[in-house]
Amino acid sequence: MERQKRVLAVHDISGVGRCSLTVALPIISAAGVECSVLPTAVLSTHTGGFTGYTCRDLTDDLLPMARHWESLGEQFDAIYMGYLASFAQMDMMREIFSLLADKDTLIAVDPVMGDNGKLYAAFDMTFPPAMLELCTHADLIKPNMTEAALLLGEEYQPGPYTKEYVEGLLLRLVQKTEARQIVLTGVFFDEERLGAATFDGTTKEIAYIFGENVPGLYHGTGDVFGSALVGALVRGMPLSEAVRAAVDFTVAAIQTTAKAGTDIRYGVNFEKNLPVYMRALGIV
Ligand code: PXL
Repeated sequence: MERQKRVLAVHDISGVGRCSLTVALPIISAAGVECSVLPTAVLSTHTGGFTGYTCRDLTDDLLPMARHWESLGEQFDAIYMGYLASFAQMDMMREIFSLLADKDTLIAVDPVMGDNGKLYAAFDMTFPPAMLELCTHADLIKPNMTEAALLLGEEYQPGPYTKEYVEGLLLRLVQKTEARQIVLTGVFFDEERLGAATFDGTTKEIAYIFGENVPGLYHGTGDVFGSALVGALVRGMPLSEAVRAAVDFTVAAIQTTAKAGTDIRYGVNFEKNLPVYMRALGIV
């Protein structure tokens, strides 16, 4: 019997509006992988589209929690970092990686900062350079097109994109972060198809994985995709297959939500599509 794999997910909990930990927990669990959590904050809703949200910042709890786990000798196959709630948490994450990651731990950093050309409401322009520094400690980074531009200090381009532009971004990200694997999301060359471009440092290959481009900006899709990606990678799937599983699952969840006409702020119906993901992983 193989040892069950285990991920530490470091994100906020937004009580309403599926994203971050309310998405990472069920999806990583569906991958058959144990999901431990280090919550960065507790919010009433996410910050994209709701007003008047509450936010309990847990910055002061992060290091004590991580040190407790280190004292217990806890080990993780991956640390999957998403939404951080304060500038100070970026510094702390470096220390948390060194406390809790060993040579076999995949450090996956989603540099959650913005979407659709805009920085999220809770952040300012001091975030991107600090996030870039944090990315230099990651094995895998997963920016969207907005976050890639922010990390590189470049102007956001709305797309459609050209291969030259996308490959230039990937190569500049490799140079500046030295991440072994880069998964760039929100890539499209035409209005029909949307997906991810990947750079795999072991083969030095760039690949494109697309699905149907459903119109509309659905919240939390980056976290659905990222959770599915990390779940698949930790199970040992090669990068391109893991990205394929994550794209197909995310597109299916968006299609279900679009068909139902749900308010886009509430995230996507990934629940109905968990069997799609589990089939891609060979679990069912
Ligand atoms: O899905 C990204 C995300 C996570 N957590 C919070 C957010 C957002 C995006 O807006 O506001 C609190």
